[in-house]
Amino acid sequence: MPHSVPAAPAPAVAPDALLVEVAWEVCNQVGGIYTVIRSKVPATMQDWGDRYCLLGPYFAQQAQSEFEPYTDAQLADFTDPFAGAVRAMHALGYEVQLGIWLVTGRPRVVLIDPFQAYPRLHQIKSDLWDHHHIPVPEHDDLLHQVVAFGELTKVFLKILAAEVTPPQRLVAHFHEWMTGVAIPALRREQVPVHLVFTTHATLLGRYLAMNDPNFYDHLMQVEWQAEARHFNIEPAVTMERAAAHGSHVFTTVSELTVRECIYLLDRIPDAVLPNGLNIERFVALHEFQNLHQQYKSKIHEFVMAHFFQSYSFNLDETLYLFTSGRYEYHNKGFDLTLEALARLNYRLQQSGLATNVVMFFITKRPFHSINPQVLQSRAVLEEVRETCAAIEQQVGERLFYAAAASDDHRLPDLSTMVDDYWKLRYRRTLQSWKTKALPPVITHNLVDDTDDDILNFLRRSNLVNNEHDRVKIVYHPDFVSPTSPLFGMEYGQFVRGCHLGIFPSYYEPWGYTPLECVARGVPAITSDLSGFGDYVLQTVPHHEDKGIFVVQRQEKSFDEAAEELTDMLWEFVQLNRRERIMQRNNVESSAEMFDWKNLRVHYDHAYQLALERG
Ligand code: U2F
Ligand code: UDP
Ligand code: G6P
Repeated sequence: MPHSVPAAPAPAVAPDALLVEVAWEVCNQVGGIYTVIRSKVPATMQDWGDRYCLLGPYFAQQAQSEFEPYTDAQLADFTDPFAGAVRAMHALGYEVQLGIWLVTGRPRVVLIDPFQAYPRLHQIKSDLWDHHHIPVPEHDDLLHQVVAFGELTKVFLKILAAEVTPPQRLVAHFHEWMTGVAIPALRREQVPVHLVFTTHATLLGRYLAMNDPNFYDHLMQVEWQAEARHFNIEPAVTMERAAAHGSHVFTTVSELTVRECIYLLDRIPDAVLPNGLNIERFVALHEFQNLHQQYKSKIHEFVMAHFFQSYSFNLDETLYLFTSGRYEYHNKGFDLTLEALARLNYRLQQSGLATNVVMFFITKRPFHSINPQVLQSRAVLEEVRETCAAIEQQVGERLFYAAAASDDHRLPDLSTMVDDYWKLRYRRTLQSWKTKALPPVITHNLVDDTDDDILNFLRRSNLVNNEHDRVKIVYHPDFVSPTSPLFGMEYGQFVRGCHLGIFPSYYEPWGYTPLECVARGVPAITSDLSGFGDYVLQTVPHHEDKGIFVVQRQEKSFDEAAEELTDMLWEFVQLNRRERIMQRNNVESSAEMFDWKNLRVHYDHAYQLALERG
């Protein structure tokens, strides 16, 4: 019986090849690479179909929700080389699972538990050192898992290569150093596999950018080994370099990281593989506009609970701006965003414009708990709502009766229709809720409140949600999730409810967050130091008309970039509703150019090149 993957349409690329894509984040979400692999599946399956298989580490906890293994009986029936290799591994005593990744496209996945190689860890480590000069220290859990998985990957690919009958050939595509560590041994043992390696950043680049304000000026002079030692990341950097040098085809995700690869890894990438998304469009254009309205209402609820306890403002004239991502204050451009917001606040105050801005910082910082006051306010607002609903029902029923019985057709005084009990409860609830204290700028109690860069900026610039501030701040040091008592929505829904995303990164090999805005019809700001922003500048004419704005940071001072960002925000807040709706339509209809259907071709070129070279 054939396996359950539907037959692919006539393959366009290398019909005689099999493809294994190896990544640490297969069925295991850590960061942006998960988005790359997962969102690309439908487009990859379309051409490669059952010639395609993913390979990743097995972690029971993560795999549980995303992975469905085949039963032994199913496995015994399959006739393809992937299943053959898994059966051969079983025969040798390895624990390897073949199954389906339960995501759109339902690709086949092989998961291997790295811990089974731990008894041989000592040997694996000394081989890495003897043959490739890759040092692996004691007591580093992640490195141990990585090298164990690398060894098992090598074993699997060797066996798979033996299952492949020429003229059929095998391409293996490795993402990041964590899987790329298998490459040097595959080369040394001359396993007949065509090897592609993609780095999504350079490890050293990320560290240096975080610590050196003139990173881009100094890039050409970096001594990689000394710096790697300085940051205590020499083993991983050595693995990254070995993978880059050992692969037949070496690639990265943007022109920006190409420079890093040249200077920090000493190999010029053979190709750039830009990141895409699986863009899902609604049949009717107005549907995504309705969703914006729907999720904006949910954000309104949060904002009422958070601010109206202290003072109120007109929600119909309020714009929701946000930034999000891992907490890399400088790299993600949080510093620049804050500076521009402070300037925007001043301009708005001077202008006489009625618009208010609420700016959300969605990131991850260690915290003790949600601020109990913030939770309490949310709970009391719920009670206000219930009280209003009770009054509404009472008035509704009594009014109906009065209307039917009326002979003068005049609207009676509605307040006489409310019981004293509800009047009193209404007053008491509101009294207990209202406060003179300012709404907090942060929703949680941070473990380290005094040294937090965002908080320190807000304190220094007195951007602390004063009533007269026209830019209000909500710093939410946790990702948004449906189970959070404050927002109770998915991240994607939150994005839809906002008006603009702000991501003027200083260091960002690609940066999915602005692209994810665009995919949902929300305009976004990026920078020319992010791979995505650079790609937009190179390939998308009139990108501003499509609601994608690129702050120039290359060869610009912090002050100049902050001024340009302020100008962009200032333009945005002056749009009227009609213009915003039109802009969202333009954004949404331009999203398709970032669909994997269009961008996957870069991957196929890399595979073609690997087949020619290997
Ligand atoms: C790049 O984003 P990443 O997905 O690489 O960023 P993170 O998910 O935050 O991971 C940072 C690195 O951490 C390492 C691994 C990752 O590349 O080297 N790591 C780890 O130490 N421990 C783990 O368990 C798993 C990973 C890039 F920065 C973005 O701009 C791109 O949008 C993205 C996609 O191309 O890749
Ligand atoms: N993200 C999320 N929940 C949040 C905020 C962000 O899942 O509340 C995700 C977002 O969807 C994006 C990823 O975090 O896919 C960040 O990826 P990006 O490429 O921007 O940066 P990286 O973290 O990979 O450097
Ligand atoms: C969507 C809805 C409209 C709503 C508008 C608000 O377009 O379909 O009904 O008026 O959003 O837009 P705004 O930019 O003011 O949130």
